[in-house]
Amino acid sequence: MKWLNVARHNFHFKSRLEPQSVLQVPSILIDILPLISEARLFKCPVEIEYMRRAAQISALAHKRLMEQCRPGQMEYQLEAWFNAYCLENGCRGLAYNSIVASGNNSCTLHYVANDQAIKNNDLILVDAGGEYNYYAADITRTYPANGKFTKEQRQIYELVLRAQLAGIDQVKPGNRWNSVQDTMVKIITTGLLELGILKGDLQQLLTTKAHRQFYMHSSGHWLGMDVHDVGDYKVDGNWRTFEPGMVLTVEPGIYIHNSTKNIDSKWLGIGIRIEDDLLVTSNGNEVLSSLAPKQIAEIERG
Ligand SMILES: [Mn+2]
Repeated sequence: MKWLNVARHNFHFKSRLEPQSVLQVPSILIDILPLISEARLFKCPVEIEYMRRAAQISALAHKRLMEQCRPGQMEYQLEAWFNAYCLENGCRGLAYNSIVASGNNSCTLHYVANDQAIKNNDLILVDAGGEYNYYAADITRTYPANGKFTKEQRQIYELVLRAQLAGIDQVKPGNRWNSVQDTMVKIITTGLLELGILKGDLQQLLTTKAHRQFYMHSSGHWLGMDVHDVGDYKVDGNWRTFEPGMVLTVEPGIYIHNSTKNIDSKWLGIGIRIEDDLLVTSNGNEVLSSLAPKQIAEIERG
């Protein structure tokens, strides 16, 4: 505003001497950021190609870690392999600091220390993505360090995977943003009740949002040049409907921290998240990160 006033004053003065040389000084200011954010929310074909490539490279990096991880390794060794794979295959850098969390560390949402030794019956949660031509991938996989899930790890994993697949099914034109979380919360709450981790009446547990003790974040976020990309989630107070060209993550999780009270100790220290990157298409969605295995049969080793 100050510079506009200066310009207005100067031009006014100058216009008396040389009227023909005077430019118009804007009289209305509009914040361009919402317009840019809205443009960034819808990816054009070139952007989609970059995002597909970022997700493919990152997915294959996750696959490599799954194959190479062993008890006794340090979390940061896996981080090094992930980062190296991305840079060897066309990414100039990472989209964000990689999270490599073994055992109970996987229950800390933004664990980035990555400095612990991986133990035999640990799960490893890796949340990492490369950046390709300025476009981000954001993928999470969780798997057993020694190649085999314990019974309890498998039960929680199957539940998170079931929720994630149902959440992914909700991503199609016409559905609203919140349909993903609502669907996943229902499945996770029902599953935790069946496993005896939550107790009580299902309707009551849904009403009181009892899942929040173990699943305390949202279903995902827009993805693009930023990992948590720009774009409104609500329009005029209503959850946004999906439209072709949008890219988002779907990332349910269940985290049972060691310090949890009033719970069978066999569940403690299990933290699982499964996260994929989705492009909304005209009739559904395309999972850009599908090259990262997530079915139990694919990730267990003999
Ligand atoms: Mn994410």
